[in-house]
Amino acid sequence: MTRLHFASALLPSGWTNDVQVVVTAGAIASVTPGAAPAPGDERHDIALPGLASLHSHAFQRGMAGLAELRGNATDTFWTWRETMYRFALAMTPDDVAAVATLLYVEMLERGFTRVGEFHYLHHDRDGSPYSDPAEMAARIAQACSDSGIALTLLPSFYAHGSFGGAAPHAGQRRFVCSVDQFAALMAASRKAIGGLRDANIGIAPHSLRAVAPDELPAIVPLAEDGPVHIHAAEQTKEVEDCLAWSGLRPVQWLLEHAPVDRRWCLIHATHMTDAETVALARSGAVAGLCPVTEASLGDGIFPAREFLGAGGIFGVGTDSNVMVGVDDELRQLEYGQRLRHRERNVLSGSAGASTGRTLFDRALAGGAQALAQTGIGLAPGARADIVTLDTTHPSLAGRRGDAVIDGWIFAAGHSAIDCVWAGGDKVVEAGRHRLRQAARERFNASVRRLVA
Ligand code: NGQ
Ligand code: ZN
Repeated sequence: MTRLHFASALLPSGWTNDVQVVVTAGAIASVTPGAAPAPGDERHDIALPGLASLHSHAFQRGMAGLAELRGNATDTFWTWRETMYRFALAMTPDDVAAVATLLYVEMLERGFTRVGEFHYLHHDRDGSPYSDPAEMAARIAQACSDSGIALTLLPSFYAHGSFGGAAPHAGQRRFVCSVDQFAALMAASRKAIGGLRDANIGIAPHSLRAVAPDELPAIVPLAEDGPVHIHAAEQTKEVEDCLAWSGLRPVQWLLEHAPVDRRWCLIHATHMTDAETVALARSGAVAGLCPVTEASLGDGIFPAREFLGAGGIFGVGTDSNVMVGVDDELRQLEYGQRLRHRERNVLSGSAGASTGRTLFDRALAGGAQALAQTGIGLAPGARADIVTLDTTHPSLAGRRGDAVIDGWIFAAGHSAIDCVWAGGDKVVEAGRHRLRQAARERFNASVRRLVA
């Protein structure tokens, strides 16, 4: 049992002073407001719940910063993807484990306590399945176990190179499964996460480019009642190709042909008409926004003001993991809107509302929905995922309540994070994960070999 005392904590009911939180068996057992610190309580100033990164491709952390060199022609998402494929083709299971472990250590240091791993690097380097089809998934699970982050594994079904069932190309060979192979992979993946505390599983049809319409109803039931994630409408070329193939835009196609509801999460959904934006909001599905990656890849700007205005639900993901941080994603989300509308505090919703707090609350709820978390925030029954902030940080000086979140998101960045408990374990102290050094050494050894 751990007893924590916070001078101020963000509870589901709002900021509350003098909160005692008791943690047993990794979960929050009780939350007592207005409690004086008792002997034996570990005391901190400011506590917030950890957030989910609802969309991650862990292996891509290994190539962060390595695709910033202009090629011969115009560089785009599609030329980045070629670089990414070359990197993916070189990685062994040990490399993936090393890269994922450091990534998850960094996520925890920066405020993420659960990851939705949209996992498609399934097979060996020549494209043949490993003897355990979930070999790679097991490495992801091990990295979660070692770092302490909670896992929602989203095995991805990938079968085609483009719309209309086009054959995949050689660079995609490690991702590709038949429907039957994928069913076996799902079963093996369930086993791979079997011993992992707080883990759950969903399914990720990769995109309408990689999945043919008749395959979708064949694989979605394999999720049972787990979440369903799919990339949609990230690039304008994808929208054009989808229109040429079906006469419909990707989000429109999904809303008309797939049972999109609160269990679903559409990743990116960048390019939507006003009608699609409203229809997606009404569906109850989560928009899985990855603002840092979307900026990095030149995707475009999500119509966040319109989507939120229509009651839409969003969460955030670190996706390519080129930079990792709760602050980075929420700040980039708001800054994209400021650049688009040439206004400030676009997503705060109403007069007097804090932008940081608004974004934080919504991403907390949307991330939990998209990853089928039971129990949200600092409440009894929820997993004990707690982040404390360093109130001696200059950008937090003299702040209280929502101004602390604004100071963190818009000024201090992740250097404001002090301690993090993941499932009740204090894995980060003074901003450092206990495995930081070991994870960096292992990561560096892998990446040095991969870039040599
Ligand atoms: C992915 N990433 O699956 O890693 C994709 C690129 C694709 C992003 N879209 C590949 N950010 O979409 O075909
Ligand atoms: Zn993605």
